[in-house]
Amino acid sequence: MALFSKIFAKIRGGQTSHSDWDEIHDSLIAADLGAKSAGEIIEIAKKTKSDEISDAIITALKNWLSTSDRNLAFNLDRPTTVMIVGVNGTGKTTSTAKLVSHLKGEKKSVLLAAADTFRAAAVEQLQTWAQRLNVEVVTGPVNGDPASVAFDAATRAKSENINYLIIDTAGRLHTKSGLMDELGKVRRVVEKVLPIDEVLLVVDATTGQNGVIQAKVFMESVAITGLILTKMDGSAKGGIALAIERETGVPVKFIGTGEGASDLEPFVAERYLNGLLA
Ligand SMILES: Nc1nc2c(ncn2[C@@H]2O[C@H](COP(=O)(O)OP(=O)(O)OP(=O)(O)O)[C@@H](O)[C@H]2O)c(=O)[nH]1
Ligand SMILES: [Mg+2]
Repeated sequence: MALFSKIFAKIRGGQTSHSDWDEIHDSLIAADLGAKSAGEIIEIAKKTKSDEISDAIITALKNWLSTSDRNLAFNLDRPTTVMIVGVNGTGKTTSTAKLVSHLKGEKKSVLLAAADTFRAAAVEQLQTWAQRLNVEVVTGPVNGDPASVAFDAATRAKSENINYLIIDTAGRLHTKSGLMDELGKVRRVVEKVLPIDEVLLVVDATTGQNGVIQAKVFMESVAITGLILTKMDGSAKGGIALAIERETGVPVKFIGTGEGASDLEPFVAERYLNGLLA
């Protein structure tokens, strides 16, 4: 990404002209930092002595990142429950598979719930991953009640004392209130058996600022505990992580960097900032 290194170089080059500032502003917008943060960075840069600009900007960036815990929840005494939510096609099912791979690497047992009952293909996609990763998946009838699949899975996870239950849900437009309410129902029904520990919102990093809007709307319907930012291997500029965290305070917990089960990395704030600044 190295977004800021170019900017620092430009500023250090001496007189920063009007068009230089415009160019810097445009590159911040193009990196998906968002208009508000881009404007503020320019303000900071303009009012700070040139040899202190990089420190001032780094301080601002650090302050905008979420201070919440980025580790995935884990309970020693009962199954840890994770709901995967998001708009259509962001990478929920793939991220579910990636989480399985990550958790199996930590020697944790995992059970899956195929709570996307809208399409037979969605259940099959999860089953294919489950076979490949050697975990069980609880399914229900196509067009059945997703909450009932999640409930059955939670009951089983509890009785078999599985470490993690991951519930893959159907993609839904954040603008459809009926579908958003359904997520609340899945949550309430599971909570008759087990508390929900994590609700991870999967955001496609290539959708830019729309990701911020998605995060805000999902937050209103279900209490989001973290984000998975997918497709960071593509053309995504990465500023979106900062934009979402600043606007919502919700921490990015993982980033997706490809289509394979191992293409998942924990989000490490220092590494991310170094990537922007390096
Ligand atoms: N390059 C890249 N592709 C990804 C990543 N994550 C998911 N994909 C791809 O994105 C497409 C959609 O992924 P799914 O996991 O099916 O998305 P979903 O959110 O479950 O989709 P719906 O259930 O239909 O809403 C697939 O082609 C995935 O391989 C990623 O991190 N990088
Ligand atoms: Mg899916």
